[in-house]
Amino acid sequence: MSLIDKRDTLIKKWLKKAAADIKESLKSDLNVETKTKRNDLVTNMDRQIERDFVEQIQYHFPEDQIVSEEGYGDKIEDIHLEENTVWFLDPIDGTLNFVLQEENFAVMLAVYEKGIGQQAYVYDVMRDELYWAIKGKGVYCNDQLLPKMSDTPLKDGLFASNSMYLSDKQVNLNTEITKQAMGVRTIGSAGIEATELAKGSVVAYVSYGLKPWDVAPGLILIEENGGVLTEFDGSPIDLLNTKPTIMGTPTANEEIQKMI
Ligand code: 2AM
Ligand code: CA
Repeated sequence: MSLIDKRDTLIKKWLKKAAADIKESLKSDLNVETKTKRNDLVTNMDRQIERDFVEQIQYHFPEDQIVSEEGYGDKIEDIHLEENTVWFLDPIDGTLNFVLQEENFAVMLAVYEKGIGQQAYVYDVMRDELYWAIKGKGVYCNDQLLPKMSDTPLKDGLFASNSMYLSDKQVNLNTEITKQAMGVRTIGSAGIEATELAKGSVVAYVSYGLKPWDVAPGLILIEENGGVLTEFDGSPIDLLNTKPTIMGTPTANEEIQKMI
């Protein structure tokens, strides 16, 4: 079995267990704390799931490095993305949704070898939909291969953004993009937004505050299905130092870059 297939089998097993644990946790009260601000939350489950994954990854792949949200992985300044195998892990992407909606959140993992994205997993737990990709083999939802995305321009599709599109200094840019698009949608999980783009439900997603673990799986899923991710100036994504990001069909990405 190849290393990629070995990881794939293990990851899918771990994700099943994580999903079962998360669903079980929703039967009783969550322990919720705030982090940097009122709406930046962490729960006991974010921590428990991350700890479980980190333990498994370190047991099976002791040479690999881990970039993760809640602090159980390696320090970002110690990561050597170009030389090592690096795992990106977000135990719960969309924690605010997890707490307030009990849906629209995902467990996410991505594996990069020497800086090249090899495999990605975004598990929409409550819908039981696992979006996953292995480089060169297409993007799947559970067992179903997704068709490649068509290169739809903004004017023929939906634009997605995070809630800052209504509230912060980028509001003018977002108004402009929204005017050109058919409409605007917001889910509140960068990972699930990336799957929406990969499967063609939206043509672009623009976000300002994303972290490495928010972007790393989407980068693989979207590129594998024919989309493009860049920073606002068109540069490639710097995964260890993430900046405002445009994810889109090739045409929509270019249209948005021109508006900036
Ligand atoms: P998270 O739930 O893992 O924190 C919401 O618009 C999306 O942006 C989510 O994917 C959320 O991921 C991400 N995000 C990153 N940094 C954030 C922050 N400081 N506050 C809220 N959401 C953040
Ligand atoms: Ca998270």
